[in-house]
Amino acid sequence: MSSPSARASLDGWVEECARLTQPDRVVWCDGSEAEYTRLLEEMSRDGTLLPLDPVTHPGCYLHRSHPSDVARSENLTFICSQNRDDAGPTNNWMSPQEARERLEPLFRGSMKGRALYVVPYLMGPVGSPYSKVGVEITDSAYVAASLRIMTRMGRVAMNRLEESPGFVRGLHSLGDLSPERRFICHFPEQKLIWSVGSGYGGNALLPKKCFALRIASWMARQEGWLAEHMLILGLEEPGGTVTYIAAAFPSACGKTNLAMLVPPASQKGWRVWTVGDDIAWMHFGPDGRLYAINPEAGFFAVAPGTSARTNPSMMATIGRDTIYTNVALRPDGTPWWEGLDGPVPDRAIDWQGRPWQPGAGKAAHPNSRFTAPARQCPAISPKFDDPAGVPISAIIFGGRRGRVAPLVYEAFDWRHGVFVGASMGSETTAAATGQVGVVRRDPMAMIPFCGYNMADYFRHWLKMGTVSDEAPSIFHVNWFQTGPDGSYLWPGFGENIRVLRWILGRTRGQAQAVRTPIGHLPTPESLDVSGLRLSEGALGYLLTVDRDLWKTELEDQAQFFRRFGDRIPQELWDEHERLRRRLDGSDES
Ligand code: GTP
Ligand code: SPV
Ligand code: MN
Repeated sequence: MSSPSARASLDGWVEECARLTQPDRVVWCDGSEAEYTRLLEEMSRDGTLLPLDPVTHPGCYLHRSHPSDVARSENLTFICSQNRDDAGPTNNWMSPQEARERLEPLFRGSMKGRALYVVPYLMGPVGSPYSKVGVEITDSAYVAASLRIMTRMGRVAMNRLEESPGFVRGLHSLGDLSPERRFICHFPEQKLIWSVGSGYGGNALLPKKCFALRIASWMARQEGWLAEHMLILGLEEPGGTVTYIAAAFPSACGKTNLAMLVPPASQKGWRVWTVGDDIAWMHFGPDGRLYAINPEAGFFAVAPGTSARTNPSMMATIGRDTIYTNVALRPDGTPWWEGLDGPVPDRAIDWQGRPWQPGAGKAAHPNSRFTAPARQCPAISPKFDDPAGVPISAIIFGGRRGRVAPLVYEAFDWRHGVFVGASMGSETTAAATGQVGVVRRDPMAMIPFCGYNMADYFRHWLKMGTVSDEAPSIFHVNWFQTGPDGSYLWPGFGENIRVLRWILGRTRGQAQAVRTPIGHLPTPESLDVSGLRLSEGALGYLLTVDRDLWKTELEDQAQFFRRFGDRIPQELWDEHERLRRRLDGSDES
């Protein structure tokens, strides 16, 4: 069915944006290889990109963003719903009218002397009923080129747009890159995003957090599905059966690494397939199971810590046709960051383009990243392009907690699992500007990304569990517990396969567990730790529920829930009360 109206409304919107921003020229992107090459050449000429060593890193480039523009700006991100209460207490809110009045002057003439790129993109596999179309208008060639990696861009999206009832609009301009004049505004009722003043990451690549999470979460509640900050992986066991798992960890807390896990040699026959590393769109299928697609086509992943030891699949992925941002540069024209294999270089150029030597702070920005096509990942799942998505058997929530949260536990049921997700906490990371390492509540890893009132989001989650008897089991993990000397107690990375195996065992009713106040924990025998060189007493810490710490945790959770007033579902307060009683030992049920 052809709908000329979608095309006509796109043309009208492009004209309207061009009138406002006054570019020299309007470039309609078709997503072709030739166009991508042209963009890279233009940016190499004007210094936006630096070609890396063409022998070791063919098709790879380095981009340096403005030093004040290196991470998502949560304080400058707004939900512009008609009603303030629909944004809720955890989002910044601006009225749609005020947003227009404040941002229009920033867009007016902002593209003078520059090109306006029209970038149509498809989120999700071609031909999937769950995929959705968006168009980003941007004056950043870096954004346009990055979107060719991150999305299915160009003609394939235009084809889908012409048969779609609507599409999500995103207008983006670099503006003057000043944080004083930077705003990332979402108009969920209009399916519209306005972003000005930033050229980096989630602020500027609008399909990612702005559409696929903030706008999509709003749509998902209306339409009865879930848009989540989750990786999707396929866990293959000896014999070849593959079970799919989705996991929500906050920014820079290990989604990419878990999605690409390579088991150590001791775990013969086990394998992980990557379906997605950041975002999952999930719908209950006709068979009652929850199916997930990855709306993205590429990875925009954290560089520091990435190495052949921690993530060999990613190292293989980023060897070619990758755009690196804010990493350091070695004299031989290869990229470098803290945690990369091999010796620390005795000199380099840091992420700001300044000469660097060991001891002179970080060479790569802690939130430096690379943008690489998912197809280049050796672990990419054969189901990556499957229009039906993959059936999810387990959902994992997780955070970065030096203490409190044990290595892994299973929720008693869906409702308790929603409570576990809704009350989770995690230490902040460099993925957003602001203080790093402070514990904050980050329900379902969505605190920066839920496009509506989180009390309603919790209600939506509770409701989703009643749609089907086949809802996945829910777990919580924490790879980041530290010992008295501050070092990690759990080896993490490839060894996380041991935890995935326990989780799989639980979904099969096979793995043993002990019932604790917070959920089911592995018995010491049911978690395979053979051959691991854990420090003295580590396993005890990893698998213990410290009642005193949990009572403090309980108070933190209550404070968080109170922010939502009456709007928060009573079920969550009930779960909170049950946990309190179990911790007090007055209720063992
Ligand atoms: P976003 O892209 O921001 O959403 O992050 P992410 O959740 O995909 O995080 P990612 O996998 O990129 O990991 C972030 C940082 O945590 C990197 O420096 C990793 O090396 C580190 N990390 C990941 N997994 C583990 C683990 O199991 N143990 C430890 N100690 N560190 C880990
Ligand atoms: C995150 O911060 O969770 C990211 C990176 O995945 S960004 O696209 O910048 O949001
Ligand atoms: Mn993310």
